[in-house]
Amino acid sequence: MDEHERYFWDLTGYLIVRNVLTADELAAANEAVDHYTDRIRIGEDNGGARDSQFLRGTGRPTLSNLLQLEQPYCKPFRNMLGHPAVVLHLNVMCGKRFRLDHGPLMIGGIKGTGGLTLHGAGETHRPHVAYNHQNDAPYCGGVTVTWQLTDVNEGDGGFVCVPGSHKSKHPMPKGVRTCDDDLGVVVQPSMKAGDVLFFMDGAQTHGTHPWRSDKPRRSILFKYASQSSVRSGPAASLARPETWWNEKLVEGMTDTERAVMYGPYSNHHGEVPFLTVDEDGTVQIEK
Ligand SMILES: O=C(O)CCC(=O)C(=O)O
Repeated sequence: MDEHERYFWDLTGYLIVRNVLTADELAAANEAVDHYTDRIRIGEDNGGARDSQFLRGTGRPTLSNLLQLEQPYCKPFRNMLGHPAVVLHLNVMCGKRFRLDHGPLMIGGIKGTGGLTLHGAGETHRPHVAYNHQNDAPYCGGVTVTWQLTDVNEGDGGFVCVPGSHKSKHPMPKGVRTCDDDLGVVVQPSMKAGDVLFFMDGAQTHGTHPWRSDKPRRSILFKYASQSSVRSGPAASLARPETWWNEKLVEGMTDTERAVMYGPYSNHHGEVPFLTVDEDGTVQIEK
């Protein structure tokens, strides 16, 4: 990752590396998607638009489990996992050592496919995917790497972001989230098939504009995390104190003691308790 890339990444929260896939690699990845056309799932109409007018449209096509496709069709996607361009950039962006957290997933689009409301930007603040910079080193807990299998021209739609939003000190206005009144801060980068996009998933405001091109969208998203970050995964079954430590160690503990014995678990939905202290100075357990 050269100094210009580092400057752009730190300043904007995203980076495009051009012309990474060869024509043969691109053809093999597109052929794999063509082969599994019948496995492409179509989401609900307006599914990602929520209360937005601008983002309305037909359901989004996606193809998942790309690493598990039969040989040779999984190969183009497995080759992307630890591609030199990924290693060179993620070792700087995430700090040395990174891992695949989830994905890859193909996000498709045909003319009229709806968008996705903007999200990220530390809403709510999630330190495991936040961005910070210390001792002359950038660090981002969650970085998504998107390989473009088709061109994305200006105005086509697809991935959009608010450059610099990973450093914003203010909540995102509703009009920006829905793109109904985006204040001119939302950018849709143009990319060619074979280009690779890195963005600060979680830290940066990003989402999807409706797809407007006559040609289809095909983007392959790999959700990476720094080695010590957890964005998803088996925590639901591993994090319980009896599993993370062991039955004997937590045997007979009070609920308060047990509450601090959970393993790391970032994508929980409130099932992990937390402790507070009430006005009397008594520790309470909340969820
Ligand atoms: O590439 C896109 O359309 C945006 C994807 C997105 O919002 C996400 O991965 O969280």
